[in-house]
Amino acid sequence: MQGITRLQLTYPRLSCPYYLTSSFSFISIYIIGMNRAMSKPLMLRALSGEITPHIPLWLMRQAGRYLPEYQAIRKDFEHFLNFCYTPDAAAEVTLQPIRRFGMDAAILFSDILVIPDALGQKVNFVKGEGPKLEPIEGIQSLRSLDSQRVVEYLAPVFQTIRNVKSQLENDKILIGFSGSPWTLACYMIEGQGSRDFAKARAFMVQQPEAFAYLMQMLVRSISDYCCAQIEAGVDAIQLFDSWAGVAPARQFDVLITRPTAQIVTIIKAKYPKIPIIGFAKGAGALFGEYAAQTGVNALGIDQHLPLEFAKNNRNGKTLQGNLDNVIFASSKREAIAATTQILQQMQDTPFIFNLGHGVLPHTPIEHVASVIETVRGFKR
Ligand code: 1CP
Repeated sequence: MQGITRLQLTYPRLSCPYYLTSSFSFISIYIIGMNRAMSKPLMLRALSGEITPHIPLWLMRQAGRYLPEYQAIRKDFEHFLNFCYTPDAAAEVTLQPIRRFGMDAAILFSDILVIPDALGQKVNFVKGEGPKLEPIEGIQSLRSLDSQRVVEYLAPVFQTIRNVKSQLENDKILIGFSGSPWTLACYMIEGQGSRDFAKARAFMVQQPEAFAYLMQMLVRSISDYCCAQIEAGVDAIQLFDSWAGVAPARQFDVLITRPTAQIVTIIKAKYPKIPIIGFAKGAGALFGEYAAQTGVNALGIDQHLPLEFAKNNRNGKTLQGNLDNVIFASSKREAIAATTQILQQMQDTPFIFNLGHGVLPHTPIEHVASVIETVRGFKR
């Protein structure tokens, strides 16, 4: 009797037996838990290793020249970096593709070359030619760079992040990013884009101390920059090692894997819950080494990597990729067919749909819409 009274006191409004009330509370806790899991953005679920019922998607270079609304804002800026450093404009173009297509993630509108710019290297974007930097020639030119000022200099980027976050729906995430040390060193030494970055590779063997100094400066600056982006509100970070493919295999560890692991360790020590996507473009046979040794949560895959190889070497990480951007731009029919094939192959793997490299400027908007529709219509 006493027991019942005590139970009735515990559940004063419920006039049903204890075993029912306790299973109600179990069920309600379970439902609350389920709701929490369901309200967690699809991207974060996939990044944490879940095989989600629907496959999330975003596209590298989703903000850009293929969109008329981007062109309309771009024309107001003569200098590309000024555009990146104008928070209202940068936030607007970050959000444009989300409004039009509803991707699961926005990626901060900026560029990997803001770091050399913030370090004090002269960086310019020449129309039709791409970036031009005053090349690093040796230790002397490195001494004039200052890694201490990177975060302060890039304050407008953090303001862009805050602006985007205040407008982004709760089920979408914002991805921050940085270039990785090797890719940034390539541009800083070469002074411009290149097919093989032969000058940067020569510098590495001819001036090993200066090169090591530059790489360490970059590890520090990139880590600080990523941490500041997280503080401003990004939900995940992508590290672009766009030129991993030109790193010789015997130096892959020194140039790609170890510096990335250092950055991941620094970020994770401060922000253990923020997922990091590593994109070592062109890693090829060394993809597995990168997957196993860098500590990233997810791996970007380019269109050259066979999906079965990526699946067998992912080391428990989420995969992201890898529709060929040329097929994407060239044929709607082929793009849809290739998308369907990727989705089928990734049925049983934690996966985020993306391209193998950025959206090309001449990509018809109709292709973008159709591929997204294909991904949305696919159920596991
Ligand atoms: O005038 C313009 O509109 C400039 C074109 C442009 C754009 C839209 C450049 C110059 N950068 C960007 C934006 C950009 N760059 C983003 C924005 C977010 C999004 O993806 O929507 C991102 C993530 C980048 C990253 C970036 N910049 C990378 C890594 C990814 C990749 O493509 O491999 C690299 C290598 C760069 C350097 C760069 N910036 C711009 C150009 C044309 C290049 C390539 C230079 C070259 O190697 O030839």
